[in-house]
Amino acid sequence: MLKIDTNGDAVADIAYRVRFSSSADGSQTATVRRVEGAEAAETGDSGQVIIEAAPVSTGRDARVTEAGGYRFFAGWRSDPFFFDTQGILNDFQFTGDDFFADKDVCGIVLEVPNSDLGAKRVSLWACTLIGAAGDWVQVDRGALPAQAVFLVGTERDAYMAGEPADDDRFVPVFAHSLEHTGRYAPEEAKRAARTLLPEVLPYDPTRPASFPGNGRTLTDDAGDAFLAILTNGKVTGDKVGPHIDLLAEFPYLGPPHNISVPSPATSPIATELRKASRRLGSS
Ligand SMILES: [Ca+2]
Ligand SMILES: [Ca+2]
Repeated sequence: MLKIDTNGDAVADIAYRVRFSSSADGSQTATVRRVEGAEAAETGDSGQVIIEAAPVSTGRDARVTEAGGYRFFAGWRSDPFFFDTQGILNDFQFTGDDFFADKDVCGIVLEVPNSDLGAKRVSLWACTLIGAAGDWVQVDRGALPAQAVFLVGTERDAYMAGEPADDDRFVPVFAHSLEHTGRYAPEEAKRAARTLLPEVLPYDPTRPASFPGNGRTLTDDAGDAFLAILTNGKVTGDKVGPHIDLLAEFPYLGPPHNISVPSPATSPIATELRKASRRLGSS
């Protein structure tokens, strides 16, 4: 689910809900609904259908679905994220080894008409829900890179299930992690934590996208920006830059490296990130 706050209270006013069919028979489709107003902040799957039964891409070619000013892609792609993960495990000694250079990711790309969002500044985030016993349960969310991995400590489950509007409650745990990783003084750590919460991505459509001030392009070095905060300015880069396999056209993400891919639950990325998170959180 992609959520958009249009009036600065960190509560969604617009939501795009992508619901996937079962993949039991080997193929899978996605239906996208749009909902506006108070309902956008809820977890149901009602809303106006804007993309219906779009095929999910499991091969090298991106299967793009277009309808009524919208373009949609979902499926395997080359992971556009770039970061020297091993360097963080090795006490921030970076060698420029991009852990994600040969990795794939399941991606969702949605293009919407400008008129859908208006001309004012908005805040964006995404969340993942699974259907459990007739209810939708939120199991993941995020807007800014890495902080849900490295700063939430033992409150990971509560954070993943949380809403940006309630993020003030995570200032203490973020501050605690920052004291550890960046040797921040306690008050300084709280101030830094407040710059990262609520976790939303601000975007003013009248200005070019550029992380961290205004949205984020696929080539913006969001990993470096996060490192500078994590280390209180002591480390400002991991010597890794953007990937060169991005496409000039929709869906922008490059073709997957491997067509036969591991399941996300056992992927090396998930394992590495869990290790890194445990280590940084062990103060
Ligand atoms: Ca709002
Ligand atoms: Ca970098």
